[in-house]
This record gives sequence, structure tokens and C-alpha cells, in this order.
Amino acid sequence: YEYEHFHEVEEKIADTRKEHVPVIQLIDDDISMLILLKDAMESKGWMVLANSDPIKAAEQYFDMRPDCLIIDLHLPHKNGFQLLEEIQQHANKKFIPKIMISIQNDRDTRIQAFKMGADDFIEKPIDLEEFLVRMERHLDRKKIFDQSVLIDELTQVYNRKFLQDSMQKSLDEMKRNGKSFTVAVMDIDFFKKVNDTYGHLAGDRVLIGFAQFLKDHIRSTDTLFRFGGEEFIILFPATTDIEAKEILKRLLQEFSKIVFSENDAQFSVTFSAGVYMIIDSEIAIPDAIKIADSALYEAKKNGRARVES
Ligand code: GH3
Ligand code: MG
Ligand code: MG
Ligand code: MG
Repeated sequence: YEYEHFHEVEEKIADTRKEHVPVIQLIDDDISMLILLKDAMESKGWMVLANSDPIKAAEQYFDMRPDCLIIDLHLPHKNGFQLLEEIQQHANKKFIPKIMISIQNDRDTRIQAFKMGADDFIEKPIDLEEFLVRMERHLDRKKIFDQSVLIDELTQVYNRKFLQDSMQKSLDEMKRNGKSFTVAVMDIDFFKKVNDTYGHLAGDRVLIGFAQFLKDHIRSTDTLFRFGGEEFIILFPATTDIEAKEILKRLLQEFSKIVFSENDAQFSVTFSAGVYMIIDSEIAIPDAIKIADSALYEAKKNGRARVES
């Protein structure tokens, strides 16, 4: 039982990933059960990869990287436990909720399912309403996990890993619509001195404050990332380097007015920035960042608290 052709499914998944539609892989040799659950989940707007053959299902799992896995315990050729084990052995460390469904739901079977890494066990016959609310909980947790991997713990802005994805997306879009975008690298001035004078915790508070300030002052279409240490990056879509430079100069002016307090001491902080407008959609991402970074280096060399392109 194969619902759709492989490449059609592959394309569909690429689309759903863009729209953040969860992709669920469902494996059950009972075709009527397969259709029942597939229809129920599709009515929620989720994408379902239904398969009745566990051997094909394992291949499909590694090709398609679903967000959630539902496995029937009793399957031909290999049982659900074996399939679960095989997938766990070869899966990367990413969290994927795994739900076992079975008509055999005695205590030992359930315990074994959880021991083998299942996140839930749902007995057949399935109560569709309960099944769907349970699935919603699993998908929520999955979403939170996926997002947390892309967010910097200290400042709660996107991290370097997500920068890579975002820049690639912007470059891909540029290939289609020709719209260039600007990348800005910002680095706090004399940050080591903040740490040395007021302590590491004060330094952390400055980083949090800086990130919050930037988040509050950029447009909703701009994206902020912590690149590492006291360095941040902003992607400005459909913006020239001249425009970005003006925006950053205003940000710098505003930010340097903020007064940080540590015990009885008060201090303010500035940053330097380098901007680079990407006009060649074929540019390698590290090269684009390197060019913005060399503009930042110029800003540092020219006296700090300034923006260069
Ligand atoms: P410049 O104006 O040239 O940028 O000088 P700087 O002192 O800001 O630059 P430098 O690269 O010498 O120092 C950066 C410091 O940032 C060193 C490092 O210990 C500190 N740092 C990096 N990450 C963190 C962090 O998460 N918290 C705190 N408090 N400090 C950090
Ligand atoms: Mg079965
Ligand atoms: Mg630095
Ligand atoms: Mg610095």
C-alpha cells in the first residue's frame, strides 16, 4: 500500500516544511485503519505519509525525515518493535515523537514499548478524538524542541545554526525574484572591559539587553541572530547597504544612550557594525559574512561606535 509516488511526496514535503506543516509517518498493515487515521490527521492540516510495509517504511523514514512516527505493533515481515529499534539505531539524535498503536495492549507490551523508546502507546480500537488531542500534544512538544535547537539560550534570539538556514533561504529567494538583501555584523565595543570591570554576570546582562534592544527596534521582516560571544547579525531583506547603514546608525545612537547599572556603578556601551549587500545569489554564505566582517573590522579600526560598508 503506497499512497503517493515518492517524488511527488518529496516535493510536497519541501512545501510543507516551508509552511511549518508537520509531517507524520504512519505505518500500519491494516488498510482501513491507515485510511481512517490518515484522513483524521489530514483534516487537521497535517501531512501524512502512510505505509503498510515496514521495510519500505524504514527507507521512507530516512528519506523523508518525518516530525512524528506512528507504528502499529503487528506488522508483516518485522514487528513494530523491530522497526522502532532499527529506526532508533540509525536515526540522528534529533527528537522525534514515536507513537505505538496496537490491539495488544497488555501491561508487558506497553512497558516494552516505552522501554524501547516509544513516547506514547495508543490502544486499538482507536478513539479518534483522543488520538488527535494526543497527537497535538506530541506535535507541540516537537515544535518546541525544533525551535529551541535554533535559539541562543542566553539572549533568546536565533543562533548561528539558524543563520545558515535563513541565509540559504534568502539566497534561494533571490534566485527566484532577484531581490537582494543586506547582512550586518555587529560587535560590542570593549566588551572584555565590561566583563573585567563589572563581572561576567553584568556582561551577560549587557548581551541580553543588547539583543532585546535590537529585537525591539528592527522590523518584523528583519531577523536577528547571535553569531557568537558579543557578535550579532541582522538580515535585512529587500534592503540596500545604504539603507541598512542608516538604520544601524540610528540603532547605535539609541543604544549608546541606554544606561546599565551594576551595584553603584553606571555605564553605557557602544557597538561597531559592518554591512554588506548581497547581489550575487551564488555567493558562499561564509564569504558573505566574511565581507561584512571586514567592514566591521574597518569600523573598529576607524575608532569604534560606527558603521561601515
Ligand atoms: P573590541 O572593541 O575590539 O570588540 O573589543 P572587545 O573587548 O569587545 O573584544 P574581545 O574579542 O577582545 O572580547 C570579547 C569578550 O567577550 C571576550 C569574552 O570573554 C566575552 N564573552 C564572550 N561570550 C560571552 C558571554 O556569553 N558572556 C560574557 N559575559 N562575556 C562573553
Ligand atoms: Mg497490524
Ligand atoms: Mg568580538
Ligand atoms: Mg567586541
